[in-house]
Amino acid sequence: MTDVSDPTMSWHKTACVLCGNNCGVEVRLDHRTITRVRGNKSHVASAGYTCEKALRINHYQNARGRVTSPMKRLEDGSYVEVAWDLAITEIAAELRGVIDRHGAEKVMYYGGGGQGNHLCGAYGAATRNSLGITRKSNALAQEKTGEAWVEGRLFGTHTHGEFADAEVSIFLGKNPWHSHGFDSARKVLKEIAADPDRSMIVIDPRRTETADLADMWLQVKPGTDAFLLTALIATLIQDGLIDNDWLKSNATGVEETIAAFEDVPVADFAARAGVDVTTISSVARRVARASSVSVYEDLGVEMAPHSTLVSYLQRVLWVLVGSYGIPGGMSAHSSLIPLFSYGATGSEPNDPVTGGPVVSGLIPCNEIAEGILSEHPERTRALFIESANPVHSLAESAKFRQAMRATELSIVIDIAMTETAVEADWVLPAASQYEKVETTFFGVSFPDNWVCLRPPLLDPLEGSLPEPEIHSRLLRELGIIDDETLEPLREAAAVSWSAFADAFMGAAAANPSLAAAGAVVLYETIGRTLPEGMEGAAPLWFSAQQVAMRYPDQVRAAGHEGDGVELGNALFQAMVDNPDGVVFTRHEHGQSFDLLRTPDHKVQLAIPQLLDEVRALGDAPVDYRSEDFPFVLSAGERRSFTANTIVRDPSWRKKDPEGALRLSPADAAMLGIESGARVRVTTAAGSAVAVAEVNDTMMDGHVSLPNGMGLAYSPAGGEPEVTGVAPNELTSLDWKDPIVGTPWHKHVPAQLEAI
Ligand SMILES: Nc1nc2c(c(=O)[nH]1)N[C@H]1C(S)=C(S)[C@@H](COP(=O)(O)OP(=O)(O)OC[C@H]3O[C@@H](n4cnc5c(=O)[nH]c(N)nc54)[C@H](O)[C@@H]3O)O[C@H]1N2
Ligand SMILES: Nc1nc2c(c(=O)[nH]1)N[C@H]1C(S)=C(S)[C@@H](COP(=O)(O)OP(=O)(O)OC[C@H]3O[C@@H](n4cnc5c(=O)[nH]c(N)nc54)[C@H](O)[C@@H]3O)O[C@H]1N2
Ligand code: SF4
Ligand SMILES: [Mo]
Repeated sequence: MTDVSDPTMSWHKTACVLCGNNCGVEVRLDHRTITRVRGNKSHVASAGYTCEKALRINHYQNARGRVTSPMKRLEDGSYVEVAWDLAITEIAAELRGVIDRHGAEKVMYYGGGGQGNHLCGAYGAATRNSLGITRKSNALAQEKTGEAWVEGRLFGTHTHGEFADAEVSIFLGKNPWHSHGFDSARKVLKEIAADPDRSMIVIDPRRTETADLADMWLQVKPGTDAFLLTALIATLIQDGLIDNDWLKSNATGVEETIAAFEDVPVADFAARAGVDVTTISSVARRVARASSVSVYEDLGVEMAPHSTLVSYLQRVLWVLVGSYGIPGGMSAHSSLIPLFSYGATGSEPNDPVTGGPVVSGLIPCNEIAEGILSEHPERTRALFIESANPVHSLAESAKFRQAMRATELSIVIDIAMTETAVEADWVLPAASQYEKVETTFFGVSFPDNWVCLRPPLLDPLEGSLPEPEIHSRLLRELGIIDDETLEPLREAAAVSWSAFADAFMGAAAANPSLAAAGAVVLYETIGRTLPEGMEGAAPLWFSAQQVAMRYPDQVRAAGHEGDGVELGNALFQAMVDNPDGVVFTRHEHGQSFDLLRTPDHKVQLAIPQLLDEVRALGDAPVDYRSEDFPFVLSAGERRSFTANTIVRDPSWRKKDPEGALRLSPADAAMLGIESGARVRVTTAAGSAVAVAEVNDTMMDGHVSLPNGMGLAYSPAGGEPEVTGVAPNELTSLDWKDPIVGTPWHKHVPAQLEAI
């Protein structure tokens, strides 16, 4: 590894881990401190771009309170340090115990990655598959399962827009200025704003930084996007603005879909959404006239009333104008490791405990605690949580805390003593994302798709281990892997990766448990052929092989050479060699229909259940407030210094350390308060005191709190202090989408009182 104490040392390539974009950065180190950060100009996707947060990644790497030994909770609630060997032995025995008593299906795995670390997800899968654990969930099941439910039915896969090229970009409940979600977001937004031929349409109750750059800002009333989009689609249909020729060749179920919008009272729905009909008419015309339209929906609609319906409606909109598979439009894309699996017809099993839909194999987040706390015989008896902080991030924190305590065994793998870790029976300390090789599986990009494997900057903090090593030790202790079985594979790997491929395929066919332990086996074999510190990247060899098998022409078009296994080897070698990242597939737009996983490679536009919801929309409520709760609280807004719960040290925030509650000037006047005043915010689920910020971007009656606040941190090493409001002390498990169970965090009825 690099001698980091060398003062002549150069810049080291890595990535920012504070949002899913993982912009390439170069850093300088002084021993273990990241002293300087700059954008990596040769990075395959970000090309030097960063936002302000990247400059402060040292607050992630060198925060106080890292866990440096396995910790075991004693009867009295205190923790003792336990040596790694003993911890692994005891955890293996306890896991076996739960499985013997109740069956592997009563163990749940939660998490598997954050915003930039997804290799642990592959290793977690090895442990799960080896033990027969099938129950799992993660944060996607509180934000993106509605989208996945819809996309499975329409396309059989995931789609993404090309905002850098789209003639019309629509941001729906999405503020890319702060939250990003595509490469170089601020640069792209500014380019669109400066280009008279392109348009940006923002649908958001708040005049966000993105709305400020928009050509059209639709200030929708919170929670009424379904009315707005229905009115917009109805306008397209009623005014003859849809692309019938395109639809005839590329979609099925069109007539059935159109029929549901023919009688929509546009003016009435527009009024319910608080948007002028003439604005809706001009948006419809702008969209219809555009050569390409790309749409990005995010939490503003995914965590609000009618969320699954809205995910559908926005797709109906761009399909009706034929904006699929063209430059600047929407498209499916390749994946190194797909985040979702989509049933061909989109039929989901139900969770045996709560009955909720299990979309893409994920238990709805809002039903986990309820299931564990029930008396149901099938309920979860043990929780294995990795790289996630569900006590803080899921609705109604108190319930998740209670649920963790109700299990017979809970294990947390994290770098810090988080809100979740302090409830666990066992805490295992992971090496940080700068102390091990890492990558992300969030790669969604078309026509080129890329991956960046980041070598470690530092050795693991003393006492911590990278997840590959943790899972490997666990499986060894459980008797699932041993050197005798691994040795022949190691020998083959030492000869060549092609020799390994033959040996691995043969061994996995003969011994299913070897295949189940996949990532760990690869780490223990092929991992040993990789440069020091890169061993954990081994599962990507397998992913590279799968990508090469699935898209050979596109992998070659991206510059990798060979056939079959050799092509996969070449791609993997390129990943290992290039800390700037590599393009792994290069598609052409014409191929985007091949990527659809519908039986006829067409869009299946009609979803009867949602078309019924459109027909019934006229009777749906538009306002969920009441006399007791006269405000709508958006609980968890992305701001300039928020990054989920990745950075725990509040001093990383340059201003607004507590994360203020924002409210409109009129609401502030009504309450008789000014910025800096304390307000009590109360919801059906809880109550908290926040500092107020009078903010003229807020709509009257709409207030917001940032996400990721309310973390316990101790700057001086003593008792931890909590800064700001943890939003999920105010949210409730019952307030959720009726189809997929995702929470309505952007729409929590609330009361405010000046203190
Ligand atoms: N800075 C920063 N960036 C992040 C993150 C972070 O923590 N901090 N987290 C990352 C993660 S995990 C995610 S999922 C993304 C989320 O990214 P976004 O979804 O863009 O983030 P939010 O600010 O939560 O919500 C977006 C917008 O929804 C609006 N909104 C609220 N209610 C409604 C409504 O009823 N209708 C409509 N149309 N809009 C509404 C809000 O005003 C807000 O501007 O961000 C990622 N990027
Ligand atoms: N009310 C409300 N709640 C929300 C949201 C909201 O807008 N409002 N947003 C939601 C959304 S969209 C999301 S995605 C979730 C995110 O919530 P979670 O999925 O819980 O993820 P993070 O907060 O990103 O926490 C990641 C955890 O990983 C740990 N970690 C960091 N690096 C490593 C590592 O290398 N190895 C290991 N093992 N651990 C590591 C961190 O310490 C942290 O505990 O929050 C959700 N919760
Ligand atoms: S937080 Fe900013 S710099 Fe970091 S990955 Fe996201 S966009 Fe890039
Ligand atoms: Mo998220």
